[in-house]
Amino acid sequence: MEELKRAAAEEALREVRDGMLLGLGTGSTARYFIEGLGRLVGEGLRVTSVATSRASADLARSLGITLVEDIDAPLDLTVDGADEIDPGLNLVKGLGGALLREKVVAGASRAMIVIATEDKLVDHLGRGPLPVEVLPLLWRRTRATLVDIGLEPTLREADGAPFVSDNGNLILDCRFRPPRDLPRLAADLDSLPGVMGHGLFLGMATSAVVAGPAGVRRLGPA
Ligand code: A5P
Repeated sequence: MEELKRAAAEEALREVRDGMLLGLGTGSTARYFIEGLGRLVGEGLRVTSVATSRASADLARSLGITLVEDIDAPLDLTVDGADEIDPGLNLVKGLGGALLREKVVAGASRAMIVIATEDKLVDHLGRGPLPVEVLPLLWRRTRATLVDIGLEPTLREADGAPFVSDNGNLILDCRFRPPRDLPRLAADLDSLPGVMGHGLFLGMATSAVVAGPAGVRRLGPA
């Protein structure tokens, strides 16, 4: 499995060009991309990057990759993992807890390549939970509104305590029954004041690199 993740990451690295402004994803697959980028930077590649989590920022910094947090130009390319990928390249993201920053960075990018193993491919999003990041203030009321729109939320925990995101928020992992009207669900979530972000990435990925035992495949435009 680790070799497949690395293979997907290495394929995406072929898209990186000197001088690019890059978005760095989060998770075990994105980690291979960052490590590979560090290797290329060591060989002389010049890029500037925006990280989607503290963990990815720490890794990138340790590898000598230049990081920025405040820029006024679109990013050329973001490379990130995903938890689910449907045939239209819509995604569920956020099992790593970085969904809010991941969406901001992907949304600021001209292109987003998803890197994943082929077990992430689904016919309909919703095989697993949809992570929803909520403000801690009155989070139980926000949870109730999520139930009202047909979700089954569970508070994410880590080491027996509520999981806290890099942004100081809580995560509710929400089950729902597919197939579902995803644009409508995304719009409903976007309209809730206590919801800071959610892991539905609709129409954001421009291509995917998917690795399986038979090899690495590209989905979407080359
Ligand atoms: C992080 O918040 C997530 O969106 C990850 O990109 C996603 O969970 C995929 O992670 P893996 O590459 O570890 O499966």
